[in-house]
Amino acid sequence: MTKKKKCLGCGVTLQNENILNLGYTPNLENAYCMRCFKAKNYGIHENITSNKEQYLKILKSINLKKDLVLYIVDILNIPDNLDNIKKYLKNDIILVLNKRDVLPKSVKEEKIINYLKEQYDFKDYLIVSTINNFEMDNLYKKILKYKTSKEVYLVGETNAGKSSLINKIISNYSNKEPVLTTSNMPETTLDKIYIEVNDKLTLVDTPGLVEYSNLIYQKDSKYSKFLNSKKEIKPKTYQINKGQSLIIGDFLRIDYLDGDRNSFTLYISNKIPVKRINSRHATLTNLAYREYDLKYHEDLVIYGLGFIKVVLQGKIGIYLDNNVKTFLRKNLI
Ligand SMILES: Nc1nc2c(ncn2[C@@H]2O[C@H](COP(=O)(O)OP(=O)(O)OP(=O)(O)O)[C@@H](O)[C@H]2O)c(=O)[nH]1
Ligand SMILES: [Mg+2]
Repeated sequence: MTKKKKCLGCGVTLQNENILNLGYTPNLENAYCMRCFKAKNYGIHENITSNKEQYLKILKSINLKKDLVLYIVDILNIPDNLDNIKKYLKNDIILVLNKRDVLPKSVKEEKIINYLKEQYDFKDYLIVSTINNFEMDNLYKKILKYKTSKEVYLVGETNAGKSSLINKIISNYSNKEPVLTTSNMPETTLDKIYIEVNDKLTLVDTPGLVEYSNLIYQKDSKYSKFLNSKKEIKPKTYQINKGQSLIIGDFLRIDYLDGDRNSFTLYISNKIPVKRINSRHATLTNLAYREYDLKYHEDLVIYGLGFIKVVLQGKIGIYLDNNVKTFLRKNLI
């Protein structure tokens, strides 16, 4: 039997038998499945049901090899469990924070890198922007420096920009055309895809882990489309007194329950409206409720939205969909 042909955009095996199944194309001569064809040409993204087992299976297969791994993370959505990846991979891992462009230019990369080095132990650390081509030369150099074989794997959560990054490396450092499907919706890449940059380097794209605690899965907000915004964030600072609340979009309310007058700086899309009001008049009480005791200089991370930098200690109450993850960390910037 001949080896099954795979879609160039997402890696799924092509088939021309059932239009309802993944990988369908009317003509097996085509390079792309119908789903990728629609995504590329019409910007139509069809969702699929994701599979954590599939992700773990891929990690297992990477772990069996000793190849270099790039762990791609969205800088606005750094998970609190960055170390988890090491449970599955014994490979050398470079931590790559992508989407530098969404944070203000004034932010110091070095500070963030030192912050990460204090807490985690990766082979190396890098902050890049695929879109702005920021630090891509440096990344490429590091790949060449650390790679142990021809193949280098890219892993990370869905939407972190793995496929975009490979496309950028191809267009920067080879004379080939970028072919991978990328989109601002989760679950774009569906299987491992081997992209040869040159005869010494092949980058392997993988489907991202779908983290359902990401706000992006709370589909009913009219502001969802701003969660993956490509605009630079202009942080907004609010001075907040005890008894005041911030209402963010139509999906988040933060009450300042106790503490001295405090400063909250929001690193979230500028398209999402924010109101400061007296807690007595605040709405959204139908949402699930949780409380935190903030220490000095902590961020409240709302996974998928961004983070709020708080200066002083205090107590806060949060109304938000129960499934969305929130956590505290030391101020990132
Ligand atoms: N602002 C910004 N957006 C980026 C950057 N790189 C990628 N993106 C966007 O992030 C979204 C996801 O990119 P993909 O490359 O499809 O992400 P992925 O990690 O391959 O996602 P899966 O295939 O679902 O695992 C797209 O809308 C990209 O345009 C970047 O450097 N800056
Ligand atoms: Mg992808």
